[in-house]
Amino acid sequence: MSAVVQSISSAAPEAERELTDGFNLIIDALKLNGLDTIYGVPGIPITDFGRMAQAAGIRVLSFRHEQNAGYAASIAGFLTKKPGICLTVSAPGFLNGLTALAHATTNCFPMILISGSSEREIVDLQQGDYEEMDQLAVAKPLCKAAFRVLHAQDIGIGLARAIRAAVSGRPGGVYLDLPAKLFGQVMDAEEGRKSLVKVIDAAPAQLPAPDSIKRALDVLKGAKRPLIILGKGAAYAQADDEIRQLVEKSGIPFLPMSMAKGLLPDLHPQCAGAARSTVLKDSDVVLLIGARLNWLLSHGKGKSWGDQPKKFIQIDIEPKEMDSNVEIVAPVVGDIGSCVSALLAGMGGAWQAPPAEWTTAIAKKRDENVAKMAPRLMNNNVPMDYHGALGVLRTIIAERPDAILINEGANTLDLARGVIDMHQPRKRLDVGTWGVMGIGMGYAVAAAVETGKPVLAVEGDSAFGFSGMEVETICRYNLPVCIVIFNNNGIYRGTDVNVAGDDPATTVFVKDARYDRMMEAFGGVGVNAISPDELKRAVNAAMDSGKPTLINAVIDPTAGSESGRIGNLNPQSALKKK
Ligand code: ADP
Ligand code: TPW
Ligand code: MG
Repeated sequence: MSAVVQSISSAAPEAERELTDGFNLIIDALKLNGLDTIYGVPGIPITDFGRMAQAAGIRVLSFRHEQNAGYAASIAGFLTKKPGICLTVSAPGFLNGLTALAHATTNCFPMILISGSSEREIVDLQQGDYEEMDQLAVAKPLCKAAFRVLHAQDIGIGLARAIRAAVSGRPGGVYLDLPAKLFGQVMDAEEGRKSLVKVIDAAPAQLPAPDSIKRALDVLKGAKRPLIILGKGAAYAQADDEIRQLVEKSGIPFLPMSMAKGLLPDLHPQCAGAARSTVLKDSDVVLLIGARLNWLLSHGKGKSWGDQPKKFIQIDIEPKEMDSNVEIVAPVVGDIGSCVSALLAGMGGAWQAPPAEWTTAIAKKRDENVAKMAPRLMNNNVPMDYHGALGVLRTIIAERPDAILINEGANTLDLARGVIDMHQPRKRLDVGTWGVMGIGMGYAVAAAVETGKPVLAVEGDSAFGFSGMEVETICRYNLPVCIVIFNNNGIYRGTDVNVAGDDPATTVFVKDARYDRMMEAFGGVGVNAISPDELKRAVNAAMDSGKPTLINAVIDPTAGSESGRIGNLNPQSALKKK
């Protein structure tokens, strides 16, 4: 990708010198490191860069808003263990992408946000350049690392640093600032080639200390009611076989966190997903694998953990995670693949299964809960309630276990998580650590692009609205994405009223909106489904055809509850008028 130009010399005959520039060096550096997909929005100063990258064989997917491109890059990182690349213009475009970069960092997904930026000389004197902003300073507190490249000869090193920072240790988001002037900087092509860096072993194995393995096994051996909790770090690690062996060899019941569902199948005999409250309360030793004791696990203490004394063993690559909320009696620091393998080796041939009393109590609780739920999932009510609609989707995922399920909303999220069993690793992608709305369409695009598998996005009507314009992107790239909108006319419920005036209540939307018609506007398939049977037919047709489809699933507006399962986190006014 370098141009041959004639160098001008008055003394010698015209000598030919091969040149390259910033544009080409960035492209070459990305390709050299296997970064073959970019999610972004074009504009000054990166429009030509996007064109040239596309011409050079990089897949460049243009979005309608940078936040969605950023979410796409973040989940690409989770799915592939390579940093997902998001490309934006300066100031406003950069800021739009920044939410996703912070999200990637919070969720421990590797991602690089590459933004073009304005003239340093003008920005630093605050003289009012086009899209002026000190982007590096703004990005720094919100990501794992932030770098700026000023000279073409530093592009190779700059990208290498960004890749290593994103994927090594605890993965996260990295910002890479590329000022407009850099793109056009010319240098000798041979020198340029030499300046590129192919990153060797970007995320080196981190072996646990042998003592830490022995300590963990000693604690585990003494357990009467042990539990394994699998988090999305375990899903990310792609140590699926080792984790399965550990669970099965130990005989210990396991509880998957949301995005770890399917790492071992939810229908595995040791899965305690449907007995969650029982195992949290009654366990005596808990082995955390790639899961933090944050709000999603009630910080490892309090009511949901019961009164039984607990001992925690934690496997994590980040040493500072240990003791972050409660005491960890056996910290195991290292990468999950190495740690789990070391535990397996240390367990030897004969490992005592947990007491049958414990495992049968869990199985009983689980079977009771499953049986209680079963009839609700088979209802054919019109308008649909959540369970009737989800019962259908659960069967569809069981029949198509390699499809990727994307899920956001409040009731739509919490109920789908509980109802839809997952059967394979990394097939459930959702709102993650922040419980953020807006990941839907960005995730859908990246999931389809990165895996080539069909995607089913189950979206609350509010949740969908945060990224809804990307249905055009899905149609434009003709991606095998089926979006089901659980349309209950609003946030949580569609029935709220404003007692003080004519404006609608803050949580309701236009009644009986037809989201399916948005899809038709861009040539996709739109369906309005009012019964579980209609929903089933429409989703199956979409999954069979692979055509971009949006199904407006009409849900009873009274069916949901405030904030879904986490209403307890809402602050309440003691003075509220009744
Ligand atoms: P969940 O939300 O599913 O409970 P979290 O995002 O809270 O999961 O936790 C993921 C944890 O996994 C993080 O603490 C992160 O440091 C850790 N992690 C990510 N990748 C690896 C890896 N390859 N090896 C070890 N730990 C990892
Ligand atoms: C970026 C707050 C949490 S859940 C939700 C909002 C606005 C929408 C719930 O309604 P939905 O689902 O999607 O229709 P359902 O089935 O209960 O009706 N802004 C951001 N993130 C969050 N989490 C919010 C706001 C929120
Ligand atoms: Mg809703």
